Amino acid sequence: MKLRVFSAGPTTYFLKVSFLQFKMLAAELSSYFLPLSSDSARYSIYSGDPNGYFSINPVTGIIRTNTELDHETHPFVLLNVAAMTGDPPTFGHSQVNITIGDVNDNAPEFDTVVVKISVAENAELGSPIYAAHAHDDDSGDNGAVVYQLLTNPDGLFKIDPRQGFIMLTRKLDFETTQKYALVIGAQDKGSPPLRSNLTLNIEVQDVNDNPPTFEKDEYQVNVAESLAVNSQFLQVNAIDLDTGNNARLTYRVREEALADVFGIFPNSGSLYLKKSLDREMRDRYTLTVVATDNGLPPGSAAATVNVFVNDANDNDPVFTRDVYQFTIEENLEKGALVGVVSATDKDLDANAALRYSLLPVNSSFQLNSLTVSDGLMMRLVGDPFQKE
Ligand SMILES: [Ca+2]
Ligand SMILES: [Ca+2]
Ligand SMILES: [Ca+2]
Ligand SMILES: [Ca+2]
Repeated sequence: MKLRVFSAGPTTYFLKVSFLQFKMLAAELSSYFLPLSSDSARYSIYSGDPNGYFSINPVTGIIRTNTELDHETHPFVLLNVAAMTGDPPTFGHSQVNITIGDVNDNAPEFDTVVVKISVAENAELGSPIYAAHAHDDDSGDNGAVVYQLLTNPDGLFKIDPRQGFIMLTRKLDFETTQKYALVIGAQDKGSPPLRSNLTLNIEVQDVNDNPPTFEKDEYQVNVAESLAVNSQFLQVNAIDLDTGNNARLTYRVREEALADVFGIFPNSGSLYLKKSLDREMRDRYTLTVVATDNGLPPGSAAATVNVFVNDANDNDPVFTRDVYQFTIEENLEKGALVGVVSATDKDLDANAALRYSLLPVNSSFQLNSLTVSDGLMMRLVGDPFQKE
C-alpha cells in the first residue's frame, strides 16, 4: 500500500505507509504551521474524513492511518487540517491531499469456479467455444488479466491470453471422448501476481457423422418353399457408432416389386415372408436391405440378401400321357420291349426321383428297373396270353 502525499507546499512525497514516513509527513505539516506557533499549536482534522480513516496527533501534527486503506474504495482523500494557537486563539488551515496508490490486493475473479458447457463434436477449429472472463478490481498492471490453460487434456485446447477465448487445436470426436475438464488460470500482472482458477467442464455433443454399417455386405439364406407365411427367416444387423437418434436405425427392403413377398421389421431388421414361396415358379430372389439412422441429415447403408428357395415335395409325378397303348406281336420272346412309360415331377432331386410300379402286380409284364432318360421300358417277362 502506497501513499502519495502532497503537502500544502511545493514538495511532493511519495511514501510508503509506515510510522516513519508519517513522521516525515508530520514534520512537513508542522513546519507549515510553524509560523502560527512552533510549540503550542493544537492540530485537528475538521473535515474530509467522515469515515475516520486518519487521525492527527494534536501536539505533533503527525497524521496516521486508523485502518487499512483501499484504493478501490477511496483513491483520494482531502483532509482539512486546522492548527490553533495563542490566546485568544488564532487558527491556521491547510488541506492535505492524499492519493492512495493502488497495490495488487485483488486477485482476478471469475463469476463462478465451475462452468459446464456443451460443444458439438463438429465445432470449427478457428471459432471460440468459450470466452473466459475474470475481472480484477485493481488498476494498471495490477488489474491486467492474462489467461492460460493450467490443465489441457491431450493438448486439444488453446486459449487467447488476453481475450480468454478458448479454441480447439484438433477436431473433437464424440465417439472417442465425451467429456473434458479444463482448468483456466487468470493471473494479473502485479508484483507479486495474483491468480484464480476456473474449471471448465466440456461435454461433447454427438453429431450424426457416422453412417450405419452392415455387419456383412452380402447375406445368403436358404428358405424352404414350404415355410409358413409370416415366418421370420433372416436377421440382418447394422451398427452405427453415433448415439441416440443418430444411431437409431430403421430397416427396409428397397425393391418395391418384392414388397408383397418379403417384409422386414423396421426396428429389428428381421426378414419375414409375406406370401408363400414356390420354388417351381422362382427359386432365387435378390433383395437390398437398407438401414437408415434417425439423424439429421440421416445416414444409410445397404446390403444384399440372396434368398435361395429350397425345394419341398409339393408336386406329384405326372405321366406324360393319361393312357398308354402298346401293340405287341404274338410269341414275343421273354424280355422283349413292350413300350416305354414316362412321368415327370416338377420338384427337385429326391423329391423328383421316380419309382415306377405296376398296380396290381402282373406276372406277365415287368417294369424294368433300368432308368432311361424319358421313362421306363416295359418288358415282357411272362406269357401275356397265358390263361390263369
Ligand atoms: Ca490484481
Ligand atoms: Ca457422432
Ligand atoms: Ca449415425
Ligand atoms: Ca417342390
